[in-house]
Amino acid sequence: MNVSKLQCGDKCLDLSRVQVMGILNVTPDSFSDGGSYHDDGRLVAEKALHRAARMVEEGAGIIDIGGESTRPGADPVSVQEELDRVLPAVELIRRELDVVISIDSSTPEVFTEAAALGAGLLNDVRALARDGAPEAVAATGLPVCLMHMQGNTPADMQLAPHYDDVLEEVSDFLKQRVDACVRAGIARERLILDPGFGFGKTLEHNLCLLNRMEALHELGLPLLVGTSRKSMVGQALDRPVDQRLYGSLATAVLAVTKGAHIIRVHDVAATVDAVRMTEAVLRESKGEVV
Ligand code: 8Y4
Repeated sequence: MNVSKLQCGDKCLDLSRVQVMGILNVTPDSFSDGGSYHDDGRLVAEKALHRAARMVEEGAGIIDIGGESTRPGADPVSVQEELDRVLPAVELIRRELDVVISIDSSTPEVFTEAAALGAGLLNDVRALARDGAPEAVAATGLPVCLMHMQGNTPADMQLAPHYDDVLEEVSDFLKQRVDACVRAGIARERLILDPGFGFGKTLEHNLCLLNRMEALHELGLPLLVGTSRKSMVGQALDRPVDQRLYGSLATAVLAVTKGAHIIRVHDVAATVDAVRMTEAVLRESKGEVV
């Protein structure tokens, strides 16, 4: 594909190699190891930096920072609360690490403020559906990942997922969001697409999307895949969330063979090895030496 370099603020992301995106949650529950650190934004940011530094050492090219839990049933977060969670971590990681900072949010104010602090990529599971989101993203000049979700909110999306043709419906949705974003002034070259594994999909829908993901290349944009530790792995293997690493690696390898450009994961070191090995094999079939 003709998308080898993506400008992410002042950093350039090389998409001719698969990039591993490390997940960094800055929600209070993700730091609840007995202390009350979540009451102090500075300590949360320091812990976030520590985790981010480790993921960068392990080979992550992107750190995806999220301050709103998208888990079904999670409490909604105010804009101010989300800003208070995300911005100190962005500022500290930006100062200390050489990595692209991605912002997992749907909130226009968060996009704007995080971009001003040096975030390089925006990641919205609601595909910029909120009022003012496309315009706010356009003003940042940053690339953005548009994800498919069936249902309006992560809270209700898993109630009864239904599709006549999941691949076609995901593809049509993403096409419409691409058009809306371009109309709002976001350059097409700055868009990344994501089928949204687990967001309003049954196990069968998720397996079908992973099998047939190549079809999404017709849109001509880079693809991001997030299956790490998700229930599709849990259901296929009958494993609880803390025993889904090997199954998650299998999905990462499959996504790379189907042309994914960015893999969003919790377990960076293991995924980087699996991805690099997969790329080594794929490169041989293209007759390349390195
Ligand atoms: C265990 C831990 C099991 C976390 C499930 C989960 C995606 C995403 C999420 C994705 C993009 C999650 C923010 C859901 N998933 N962004 N975000 N693509 N672009 N659940 O698939 O990780 S959060």
